[in-house]
Amino acid sequence: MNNKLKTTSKFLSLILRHQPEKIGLELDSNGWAEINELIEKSTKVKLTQELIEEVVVKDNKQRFIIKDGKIRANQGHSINIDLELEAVEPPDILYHGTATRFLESIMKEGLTKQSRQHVHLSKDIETATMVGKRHGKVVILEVDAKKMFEEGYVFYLSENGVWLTDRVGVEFLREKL
Ligand code: HQG
Repeated sequence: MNNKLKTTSKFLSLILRHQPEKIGLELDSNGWAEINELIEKSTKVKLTQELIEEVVVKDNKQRFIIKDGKIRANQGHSINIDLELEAVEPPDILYHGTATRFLESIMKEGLTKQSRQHVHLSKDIETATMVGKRHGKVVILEVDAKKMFEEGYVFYLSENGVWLTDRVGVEFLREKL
């Protein structure tokens, strides 16, 4: 992705996950925005159909999806929308990358969703490492997803491969050394 695509992807994340009202846009209850309306209302950041499509295709994490003239973010929302995800059985182990400074609190309270709608988990250590790096010195936590699933915890898999759940209790967490 070149810089223009990156900037546009960040802007779309802001509008479609967190603050549609920033440009006076309304998302429907499932998080979709009309692309025409998005283009029209985004006056400061200039968007075109072509640019949006290029971001959707080239985004390194496949953060967005287009359908029937509408666009939405695949995951990562802080606003309350229903992604209509179906519960699925997770792999036995999932990973969560975070920063060492959060560890003490996490090992007391478990993983909680903070400002987002879900706790985000990764299927491999590489991805978890990238996620954790955003916050500081990385630490990788192993999540006993098999045990959680057996105990009735619900997991979802976003369109772009991120595992989502409501919370992860400390009893299912282990620091990966
Ligand atoms: C931490 C990116 C203290 C948690 C990524 C994390 C992901 C706690 C931070 C997506 C805690 C929240 C989400 C507790 C959790 N005490 N800290 N009890 N429980 N935390 O950004 O998972 O690039 O909201 O460990 O790829 O880092 O935006 O979540 O460090 O998929 O598309 O609180 O964002 O995707 O941070 O990342 P975030 P995340 P995009």
